[in-house]
Amino acid sequence: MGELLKNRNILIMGARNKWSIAWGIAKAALDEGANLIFTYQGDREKDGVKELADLAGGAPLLQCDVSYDEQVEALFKNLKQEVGTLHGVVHAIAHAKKEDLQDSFVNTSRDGFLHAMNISAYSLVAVARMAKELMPGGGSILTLTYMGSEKVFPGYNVMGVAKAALEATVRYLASDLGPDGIRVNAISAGPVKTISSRVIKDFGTILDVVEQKAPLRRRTDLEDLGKAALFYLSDLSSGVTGEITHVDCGFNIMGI
Ligand code: IMJ
Repeated sequence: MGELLKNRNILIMGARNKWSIAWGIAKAALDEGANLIFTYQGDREKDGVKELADLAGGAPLLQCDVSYDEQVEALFKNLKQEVGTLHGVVHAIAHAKKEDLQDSFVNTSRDGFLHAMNISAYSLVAVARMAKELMPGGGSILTLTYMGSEKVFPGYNVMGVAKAALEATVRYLASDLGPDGIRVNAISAGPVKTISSRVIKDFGTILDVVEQKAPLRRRTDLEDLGKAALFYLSDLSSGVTGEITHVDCGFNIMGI
């Protein structure tokens, strides 16, 4: 155990279970002495996230559905009472309607398009605006993205468009919040088996292809992502903001 994040209060949004990327990041942060706070979307997610919060030494657990401004505002009001200041936020939240990940992209409805943008991209703006108020001494905001924002992956569809918006959002937020000492970055993760990839048809094939093609000849795991996140959440990345880092065993550099 190290002390990279000792006495740092870090909010973890989007952990669902032990396979979640957000949990991989939480574990790495715990190992470096961080104090964590977890959020869950609603009653359906509560028990699962409570288990993680308990594993994290009885970390505080707060409800927040990012589709409601009032809930984002209430979350940070509660956080002010609970911990006072924040040093880091991990935003690991995305959602598209199931039908929009199964049909052709050209058939995406207006409603489905706006839903994916709202939950997967706008939510970072709302969270960053509120987090700023609890980061008087600066801080680090980290989100998760996927290479489907840069290149076409079958079925990623509207999520690819939302992740492209999220990545641009990272740059604009980094520009706005930089003067306050708040850095905003993203990790572009290689495919990981989580609740978010469970419904994807042929996901096993995707994992196999990545394993064969990636320069490191293996899959990205939660430890890889946790360690990269430690860089971004800690002072090790003091000079880095607005950046998108691929943590994908090198898969993205390959042409064929
Ligand atoms: C998701 C869809 C299609 C292809 C995909 C993915 N590939 C990967 C993912 C190749 C790696 C997982 N990913 C990177 C995501 O961002 C997933 C987001 C997501 C997943 C679901 C599943 C259940 C649901 N809505 C979702 N919305 C977003 O109803």
